[in-house]
Amino acid sequence: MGFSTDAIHAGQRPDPTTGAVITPIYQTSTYAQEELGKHKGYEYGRTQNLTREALEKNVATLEKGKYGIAFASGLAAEHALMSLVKAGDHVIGSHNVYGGTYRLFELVMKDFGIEYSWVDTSDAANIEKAVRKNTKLVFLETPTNPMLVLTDIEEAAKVCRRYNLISVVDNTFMSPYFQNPLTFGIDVVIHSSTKYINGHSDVIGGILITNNEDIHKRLRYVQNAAGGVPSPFDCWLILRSTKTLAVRMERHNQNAIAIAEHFNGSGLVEKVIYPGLKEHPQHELARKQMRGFGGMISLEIGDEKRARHLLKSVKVFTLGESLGGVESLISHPSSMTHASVPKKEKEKFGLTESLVRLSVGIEDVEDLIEDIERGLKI
Ligand code: P1T
Repeated sequence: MGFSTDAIHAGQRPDPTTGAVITPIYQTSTYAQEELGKHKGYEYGRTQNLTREALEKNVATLEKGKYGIAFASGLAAEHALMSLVKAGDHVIGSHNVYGGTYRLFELVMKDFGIEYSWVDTSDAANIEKAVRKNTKLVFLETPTNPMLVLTDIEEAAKVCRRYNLISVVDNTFMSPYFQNPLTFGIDVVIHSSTKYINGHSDVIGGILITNNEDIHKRLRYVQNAAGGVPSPFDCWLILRSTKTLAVRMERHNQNAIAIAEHFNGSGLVEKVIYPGLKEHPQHELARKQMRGFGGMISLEIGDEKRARHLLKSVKVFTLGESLGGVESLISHPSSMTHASVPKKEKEKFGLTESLVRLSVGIEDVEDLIEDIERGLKI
């Protein structure tokens, strides 16, 4: 089936009790059992929930995966993912990941004896160079948040196979509509479904997708054992949202291309960072592994005062954390999403005080351009 058909139907069927077309919200913590050990496959809400199962099947299908394992946030999903490694193991990560990912790995999981190396994965050779005897997992984010640096997924997956490492891609920025890392040989995809998958800025959620039976078994076990599950209502909201993922992504992409092209070379900013621009150093790689360029743009304003003025003066864009919703957001990564990353690390990948990140929504693009342009003219 095509993407939109799957988005609307996969994992869902009319409710057998009433014929309701929309999967109901099974808002229950427990289930009646007929007699000891005899039940309908549903015992306890943390362990099984039909609304959650529908969401998991739906997103897994969109990511070309067999299994989806849903969590209460993107970071809860990443925390569960870390149960694939143990004390003494080593993990390699892309050096410019979302700040919360860095915080979880570096400032929480490290205390449990897991070692981390942060490398520039835009060159797959750097992954290979960082491999140690105890390396178990490689965590890639492509494009990265917020520098929009790409990793060649196919090349990275090859390196991981050669050294028998579990390969993971955070696909939050592209959504399954524009990029499917599993098809390039990656073992696990992670999404903050808070972002494009839900797309309406009203849910916090996360999901892991895999084709690997053993990995699935372990993650499913941890989902129940650690219990970071999403509520049935949140699952239902996300399930409603994936139905429109294709049309939303098309519009995010279209608006972002128009904005990036408008400000590129305009003299109003020092640099427009967007994989859809020919000037992006990995534009060709973007064309190879992505089916669109997404809705995220970073602007290097070149001057902190002007960046602050822009953040303050916008009227259509909202200053706030997060991304991927229908409404446009603007943020200051250095002090917001990446506040917990040390200054020295940020400098390594060019995250300055004058960098502004746009999450381009699906409003009328003329209004968005006018809003940014006004804020830049001081
Ligand atoms: O916020 P949560 O659902 O827990 O997801 C964490 C996360 C994981 N991966 C990526 C690439 C992300 O961007 C995020 C969350 N990011 C933001 C809140 C942000 O504004 O960038």
